[in-house]
Amino acid sequence: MEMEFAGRVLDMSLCHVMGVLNVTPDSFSDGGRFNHQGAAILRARQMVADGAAFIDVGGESTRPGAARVSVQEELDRVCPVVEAIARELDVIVSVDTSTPEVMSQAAELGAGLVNDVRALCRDGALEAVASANVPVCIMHIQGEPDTMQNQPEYQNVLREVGAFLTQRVRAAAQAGINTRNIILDPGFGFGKNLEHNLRLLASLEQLQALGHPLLVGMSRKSMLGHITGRDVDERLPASLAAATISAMMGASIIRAHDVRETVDAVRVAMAVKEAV
Ligand code: 9MG
Repeated sequence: MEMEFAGRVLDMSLCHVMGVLNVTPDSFSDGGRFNHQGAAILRARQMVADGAAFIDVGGESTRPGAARVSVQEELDRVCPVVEAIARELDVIVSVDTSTPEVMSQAAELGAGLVNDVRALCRDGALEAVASANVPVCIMHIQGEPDTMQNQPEYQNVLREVGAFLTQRVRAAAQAGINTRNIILDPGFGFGKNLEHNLRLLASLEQLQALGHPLLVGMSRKSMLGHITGRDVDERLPASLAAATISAMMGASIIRAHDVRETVDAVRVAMAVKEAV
């Protein structure tokens, strides 16, 4: 199964690594915007050298309690970085945004994927992706980032996440988005407790039955902290275990901070899968 991202074709039956590139002011400790952007592009260059197939550029943190940014601020953070990476590096640029204006402008500047943790629910988001005609990752979230971890509840998390994603695929199709351009993501840690996250990970193969490639992101997340008791900067081994399990269970894209190590883990998983 192949997908095209701004002219680059990927075999989605394989597993690819997406490097995380946050361009929020606290991401690079230098102050000025120019240095900040230069540091972001250097980091992207390193992730490409380490084997990333995608760089996911995000200008608004989705952590509970993170400050909201204006549309203009998000455009100013994200667009120059998207444009420079698309021009300079051999990689697919993904834009991590829920803001229609950012989706449209980033696609014009060369982004090959829209990654929306709010599943194209903001006004104008479905239309922005339909007219940009780029692939999109639709992620499940329960609630809003600020409050999503306050006692999330499900009767049956797998069924409810599946139903939500199916409903969003239908809305996307009605808005004119080509369904062959849709990637789905169960949204680990987005309105889920540890039990919910584990049930979803254990059932990843069942989510594949929805008929779309899957993207997963567990790198450094608190679910891994709950299991291991480790702080965020000590979660690499747990992140690699989660990436390996996901690749074995058929994920097409793993979103990760530690690209070099994750690429190695995914290569081992794919080699084993090929031997079956
Ligand atoms: C932006 N972002 C943070 N975590 C994520 C995840 O798990 N999936 C996707 N698609 N995006 C994420």
